[in-house]
Amino acid sequence: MPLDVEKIRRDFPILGRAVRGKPLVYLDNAATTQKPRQVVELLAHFYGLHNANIHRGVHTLSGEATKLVDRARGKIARFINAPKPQTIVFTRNTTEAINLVARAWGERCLKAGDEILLTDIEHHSNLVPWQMLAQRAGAKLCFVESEPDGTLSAETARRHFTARTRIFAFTALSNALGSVSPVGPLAALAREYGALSLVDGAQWVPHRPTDVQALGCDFLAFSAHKMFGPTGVGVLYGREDLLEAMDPFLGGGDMISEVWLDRATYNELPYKFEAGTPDIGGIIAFGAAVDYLAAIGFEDIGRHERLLSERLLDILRCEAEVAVYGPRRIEDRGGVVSFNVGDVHPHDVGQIFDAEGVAIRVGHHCCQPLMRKLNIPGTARASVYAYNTLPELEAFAKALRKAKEFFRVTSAR
Ligand code: C6P
Repeated sequence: MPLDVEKIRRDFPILGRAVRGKPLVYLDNAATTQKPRQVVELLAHFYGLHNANIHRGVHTLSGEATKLVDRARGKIARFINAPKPQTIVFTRNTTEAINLVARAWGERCLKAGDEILLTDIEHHSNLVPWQMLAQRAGAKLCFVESEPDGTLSAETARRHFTARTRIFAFTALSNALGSVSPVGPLAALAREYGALSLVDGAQWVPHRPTDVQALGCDFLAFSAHKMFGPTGVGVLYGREDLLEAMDPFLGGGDMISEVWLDRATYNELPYKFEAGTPDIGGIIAFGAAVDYLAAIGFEDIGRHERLLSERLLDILRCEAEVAVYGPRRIEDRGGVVSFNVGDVHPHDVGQIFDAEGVAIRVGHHCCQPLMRKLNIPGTARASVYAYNTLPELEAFAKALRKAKEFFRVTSAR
């Protein structure tokens, strides 16, 4: 069924805004999505009527807040088909979820000479925590090189596994190129070599149905704010036996069982990894975001995003002197399209788009090694979601032509 985009748009008041005198065209969804009123209203409702700290009081409000967080955890577990709610750990974002594994698993399980396998298209969040761990543990970083179109291939990855590979951490969908990874086969490869797999799902979980059991991954990290949820909430899914065996990440309240002056024992899952007061309202509102996404359905979202991505690619490929990055085949792409206009710096391109009311992201997208490999300073990037429309892409096309005119980018340049 085609998406009822107009109905969806009515839930996002910000989409009715003007920017620089033009209707806002929001094409920066890979950075963060807008929030539907159902999420914003639930946040206000929580703070207005239920606000209290969780797990800390016998009073009614604390019990209500605790129940609402438990309910949200259950929703998120079902959303990614996690076997149990206890395997869902709330973090601040994807970045913190990956750092949690690099610390809590890495410091206990890695020895000098062990290998951490990554890829050359990773976001800094899936590089730097492993670099820090490798330095501390004396481990070696190894890298799967992406194919010329920016995809990852299981055959290429296989060549990088050795008897010392302990973990393979890779993105499910590149935020810089839009390429979709063969997550199941890559996770299976890790299993075959006795290594763990960590999937960076920041750009995947908001756009594709996710079943961690079918994918067979050991860890999955994602952020609420890229899927209609609030900022400040992320998720680490982990296999229960692995989480059980890991040491805590941060120490403090809520993550303990008993504390003496000189030692402590730790709480059960998932609380062992949730030290201190979490973003209670944010977690509850994330539950509403997941309900909202589930009600639309990924089949319709996927079809709509594909339609929009195809149009974006058409617009870009029809223009001379415009370079498009990432896979040629639409099947290998998500709703992220990176491009450059001649040799104009992407920041300058972004400013022309902004003057037209079109919000795109520019820069290295926290993928500096990938930009270095492509030999470019960065890209301009448009990324779509369920509320974007084909007419909005015509505003994008107009902004693109304006940028070309302004910087006199013609084939003769
Ligand atoms: N990418 C983008 O504009 P956080 O910031 O922790 O919620 O997400 C980090 C992250 C990790 N992995 C991938 C693949 C990502 O795309 C991101 C966030 C944003 O591309 C901000 S840099």
